[in-house]
Amino acid sequence: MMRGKFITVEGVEGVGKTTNIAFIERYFIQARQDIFLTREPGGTPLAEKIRDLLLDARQTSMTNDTELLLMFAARAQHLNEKILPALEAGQWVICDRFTDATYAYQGGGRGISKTRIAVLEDWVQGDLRPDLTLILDLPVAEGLKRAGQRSAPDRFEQEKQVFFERVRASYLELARQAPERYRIIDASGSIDKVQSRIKEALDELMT
Ligand code: Z5A
Repeated sequence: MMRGKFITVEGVEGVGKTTNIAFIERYFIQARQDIFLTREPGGTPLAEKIRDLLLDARQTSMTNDTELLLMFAARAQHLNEKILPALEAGQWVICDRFTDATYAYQGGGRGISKTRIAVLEDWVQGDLRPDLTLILDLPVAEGLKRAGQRSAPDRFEQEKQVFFERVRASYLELARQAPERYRIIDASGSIDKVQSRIKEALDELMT
């Protein structure tokens, strides 16, 4: 059995990940590619409980290291229970956020050093890295405007614009350092326009 591909989708708050993951799912179904769609933090009952803690706006005393370790605790569970078995069964795994979000949010956003994150990445993932990461990119203010219509902000959504500027800069830097693994998708303009850009990146992967 050939191992499946591992595709992750990233971006700052409000860039349209959820909207476009539904498009990506349709794309692969039409291409008759067997996929497994999942998300982080979360993806298993235990990891979803950790997600609830991480997003809970009442957890005001959570330290940066606690946040980082909880992200990787959820990831360890998700990887072993879902992602690795799916890849080994030949499915292509599409994950809404993964470790690049840790580098962007806990690294860029919170200021934890990359080397510290890399230790946990190696520990939890071994040599597993995504085959392709789509970064949906949009000026922060526009993303926040798009996301603004939503209900009560979670622990991350309460952050200020400067935090999200650092997150965005970290994503762009990750892509600059390993361009073969990342595609930066311009997430501005209409949903149709964004999706035609995503389609181009996926067509390339399928050939
Ligand atoms: N996090 C972390 O810190 N470290 C980690 O390692 C991981 C995660 C894995 C939860 O993630 C939080 O976890 C996240 C980072 C942190 N916090 N933040 N911020 P999440 O992925 O569940 O949460 P999210 O970033 O808030 O994503 P979301 O809710 O899925 O939003 P979105 O995908 O970016 O946007 P959307 O819901 O698809 O679109 C927003 C609105 O814009 C919506 O009304 C759409 O209809 C509209 N939209 C979409 N596209 C367009 C276009 N092209 N034009 C106009 N309007 C549009």
